[in-house]
Amino acid sequence: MTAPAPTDLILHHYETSPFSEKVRVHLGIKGASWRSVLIPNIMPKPELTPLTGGYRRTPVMQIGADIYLDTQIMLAEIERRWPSPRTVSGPDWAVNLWADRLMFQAAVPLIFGELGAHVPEAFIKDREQLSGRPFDPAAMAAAVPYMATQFRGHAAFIEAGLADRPWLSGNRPGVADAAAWMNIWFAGRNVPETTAKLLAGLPRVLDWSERMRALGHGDRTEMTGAEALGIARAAEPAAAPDHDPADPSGLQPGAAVVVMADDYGRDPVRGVLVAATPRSITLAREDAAVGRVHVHTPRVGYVLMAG
Ligand SMILES: N[C@@H](CCC(=O)N[C@@H](CS)C(=O)NCC(=O)O)C(=O)O
Repeated sequence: MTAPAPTDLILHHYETSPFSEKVRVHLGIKGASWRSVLIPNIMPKPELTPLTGGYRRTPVMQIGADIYLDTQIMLAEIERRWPSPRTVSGPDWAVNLWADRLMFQAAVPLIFGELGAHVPEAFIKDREQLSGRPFDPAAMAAAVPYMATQFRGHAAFIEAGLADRPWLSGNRPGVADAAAWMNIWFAGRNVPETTAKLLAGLPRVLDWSERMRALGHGDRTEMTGAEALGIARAAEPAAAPDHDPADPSGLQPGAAVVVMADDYGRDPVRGVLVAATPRSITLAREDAAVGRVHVHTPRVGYVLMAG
């Protein structure tokens, strides 16, 4: 079967971002062609936030006037629009959230504890603003022995997951693979010697890592942030999902709402509710730079409130 060609898909990202690597690899599995807009790795992001309404995390996915915040919903939307080859099966979404939260939270202090002195001051200040907590390389260095055991333990989950199948998602690579890979890639490119030690004796992880790397990123073409803003301005949002009448929030389409992440980077996004479902929140917003856009977030991991 010929791979789909989602040329309308724009990923706002930067090379070193692990969550972006998850989406890039997912696009590689799809054999997709896509557009790339490189964004700064610290604030301000003046050509990004007009699209998102204030959300500043990386990556952000854009298809015309539809803006997707968080890799969970990006991968789901890529699968919905370009279903072949299939990349979602079994407990993939639960594995995705484990990779995003538990394994990632072991990888971050492992990396920054070791790189400590080399981390630029502007990056430290930015990540303090992002997390609302001190970004303390000395504290992270003190935590490295514990985080090393945790990281290796998470990697051992991957090893176990590969015991009876070539990919975590089954016979074909899928969302579970892209999500778990993000952490191995992130640690491996930043602290290669430590990562090699922590993966020693996990032969399936090592073999799978080679195969993950070989999947590539699909066919990528660069574009400027200004061009992407122009595309949003010229487009109308696509048909949104149906609102779930049983939604526990009780909020109805048309209500003024605020959406924010429940972990870090909790900058509120304000708009009008279009649809809330068990898997997604869609709100409409107007911005002088981009006109009317629909902003989509996952449901799990995000707070929706009247506002
Ligand atoms: N749950 C989010 C997490 C995204 C995230 O933490 N991204 C990191 C970079 S990989 C980030 O936003 N860092 C701050 C920044 O890029 O400004 C997702 O899945 O997209």
